Amino acid sequence: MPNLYVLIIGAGFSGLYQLYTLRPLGLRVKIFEAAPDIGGVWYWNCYPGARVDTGSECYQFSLSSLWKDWNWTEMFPGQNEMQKYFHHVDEKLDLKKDICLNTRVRSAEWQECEKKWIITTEDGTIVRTRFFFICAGVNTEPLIPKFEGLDTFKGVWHHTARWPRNGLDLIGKRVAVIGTGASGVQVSQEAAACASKLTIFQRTANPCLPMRQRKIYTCTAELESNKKRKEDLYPAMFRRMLQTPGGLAYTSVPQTTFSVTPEERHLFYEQLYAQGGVGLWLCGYSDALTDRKANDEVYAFWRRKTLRRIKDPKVAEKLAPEHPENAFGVKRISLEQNFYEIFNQDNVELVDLSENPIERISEDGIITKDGTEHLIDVLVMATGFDSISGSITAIDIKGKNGVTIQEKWSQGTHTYLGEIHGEWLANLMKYAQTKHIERIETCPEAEEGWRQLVFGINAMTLFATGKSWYNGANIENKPFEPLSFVGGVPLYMQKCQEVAEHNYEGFVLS
Ligand code: NA7
Repeated sequence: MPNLYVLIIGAGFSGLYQLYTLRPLGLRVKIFEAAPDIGGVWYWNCYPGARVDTGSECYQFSLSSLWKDWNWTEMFPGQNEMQKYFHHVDEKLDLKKDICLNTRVRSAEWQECEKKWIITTEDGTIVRTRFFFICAGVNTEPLIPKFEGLDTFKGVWHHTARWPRNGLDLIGKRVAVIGTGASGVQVSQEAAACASKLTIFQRTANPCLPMRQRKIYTCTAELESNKKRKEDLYPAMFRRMLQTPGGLAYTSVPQTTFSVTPEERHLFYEQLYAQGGVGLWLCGYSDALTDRKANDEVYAFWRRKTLRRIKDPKVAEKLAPEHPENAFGVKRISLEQNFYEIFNQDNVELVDLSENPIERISEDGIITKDGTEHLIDVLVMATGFDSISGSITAIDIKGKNGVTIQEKWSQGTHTYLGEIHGEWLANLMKYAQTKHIERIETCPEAEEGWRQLVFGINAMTLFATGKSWYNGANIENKPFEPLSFVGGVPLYMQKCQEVAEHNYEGFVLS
């Protein structure tokens, strides 16, 4: 392959948008994508029940050329619909011709004499590029705990993000699910409906909110009215999203929790809960994620609602404990459809790993500390990912003078806001072209300043206390520190804009 100007790693939301923004500059740009198809996490996560848990209207590109001909069928689309969406994006923007699929990047080494990165892929192919952007995703590198005896297990086991493409029959099987994050919840709901026995191994209770899934725009009349509705509302909705903390259509109200009467508070929580989705987490009072007492109020409300859905009080207490390990929402809240009701079924059992941990895996199942052997046919590892920095550190990156720069990059690199980054980096590339810049580095002082800002804002919130992948807590020996910027999208955009306006202050351009 001839030399590139920019190599993008990853064909999920961020990578695709990056390609779209760089194309008009007439540069030689390619995407290398490890998977056989585009879509990023929406290619890999094909386990039963895999589903978006953000409302579909804000979980899409803001380009009118894409949304005007696209109609979601569900408020919370499944993996299948997400894959169709990505194919629609490709069809409209004609992206695939610049994407090399089945191409996993292994290493990137800066060659000072050539002023280029030497990129090596898994099959040994070498490509030279002036710049490379990692758009490899936030939850990409599966975390597979090293359970003793896993290699002796005679049944079938898979991580949720490496599920067999042709599916796996769970009907009548004895299924174990380890993990109760979003993936564990979703796969458990499906398995409970068809497995002869489902055993769910929970280490930490993780509150889930009702999804209240609904079909949307299915008949022609609805589609017609939706067309008009989208034209009227979408542009404002996408602009509004950039004014919210998370870049989604959710924001808290200005009041604080105890500035209103208990009755008013209760009514408000009821409304948020009834709407479904992440409202109770992200649209509540403004101090819910900064003040523990305020947070406890939300949790107490959620707990009351949840306890009454589970018949066995002992199981209910484990799923919605009086004294939770984490503040409400400092670990990502999952959405559920009937997760709490499945524990009322005879074929579903909960094992609390906090009091009875997994000792080892046997040929036939899982042995817990109390000596019980849980006999199973299928083991589902819904155990999460080396999140946020894992997809960067998976690449062996050697920067100038052979120094590994992975550590530096793991701070604040976040592909979630793909469009913002895409536009910003495209402008930087335009600048680099005009000024004949061959190398772009961050200067250590600017890097440290950014780190301090990320840490400082995080420390003002309850996120600093959460044992979550948000701060590396799920990976042994990973530093416990914020891996993303919780200061909100408006401040983040302002900072990015200031840097660009000051000729990329904080970067060394040469
Ligand atoms: P998550 O949210 O990281 O959940 C992983 C789950 O696996 C969580 O319940 C963990 O318990 C559990 N886990 C991890 N390691 C172990 C071991 N060794 N033993 C027992 N249990 C374990 O990953 P998901 O895939 O569900 O969701 C990731 C994101 O994708 C989600 O937030 C959405 O954004 C979409 P823990 O809570 O750490 O005690």
